[in-house]
Amino acid sequence: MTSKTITNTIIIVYFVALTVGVGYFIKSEYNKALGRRFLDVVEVRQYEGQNLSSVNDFRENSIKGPQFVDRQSYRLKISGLAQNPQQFSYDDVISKHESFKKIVTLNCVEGWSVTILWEGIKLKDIINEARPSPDAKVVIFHAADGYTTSFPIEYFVDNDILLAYKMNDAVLPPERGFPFQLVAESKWGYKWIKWVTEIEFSDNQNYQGYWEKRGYSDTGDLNEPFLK
Ligand SMILES: Nc1nc2c(c(=O)[nH]1)N[C@H]1C(S)=C(S)[C@@H](COP(=O)(O)O)O[C@H]1N2
Ligand SMILES: [Mo]
Repeated sequence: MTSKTITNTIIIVYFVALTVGVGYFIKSEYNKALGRRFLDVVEVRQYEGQNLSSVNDFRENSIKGPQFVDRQSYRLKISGLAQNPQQFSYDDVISKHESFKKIVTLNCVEGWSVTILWEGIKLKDIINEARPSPDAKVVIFHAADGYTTSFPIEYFVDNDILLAYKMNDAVLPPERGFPFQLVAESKWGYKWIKWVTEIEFSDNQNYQGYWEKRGYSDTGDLNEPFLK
């Protein structure tokens, strides 16, 4: 080898090492930034004597990873077969409806669960305002990542189901569904849609959401197997 090729090799090795090093540095800073968002959350871990899980006890396995929804431009659309369709800003969803708190456990089909103090508005109130037409049998939820899931309308009329904006007294972090997650009590985790952008009234009783299309039960009832 000539001294020139040796010099060139050293220069190439140096730049490759530098590029890899800078890459790792950026990656670790990015992960730290994500982690910080989590740690910033001040949450309660006990409520009326009951122990709660933490915001950090969830496993993040969303179809497209966390969504970062902009609070200012966000709109919640209430659409479909309704006499009074609506569009709410983030603040309007919260300020124009009464809020409720409730401890509910989310069970994922993967075998883990979290018990959380949820705070949100009632779907029942949204439905009463929207005045769905008599042929609206189904409520389809749409999310910022393209995820969807659906329920018979009676589920919300017969139960006090929340659309949550806080968990354990802290505003939902982006990873946990900011601005809104459905608290689909007595249903498997895949019915608990995060990053909700639209609530649609439909007459399509055969509608299938993201996981339902892939073989998960439509009702998603916790007391039944999730595979069809
Ligand atoms: N928009 C959206 N909502 C979603 C999902 C998703 O991929 N996208 N995953 C569901 C599943 S499978 C579970 S178990 C719960 C909780 O998931 P997390 O731990 O990722 O928050 O969110 C549900 N809501
Ligand atoms: Mo899940």
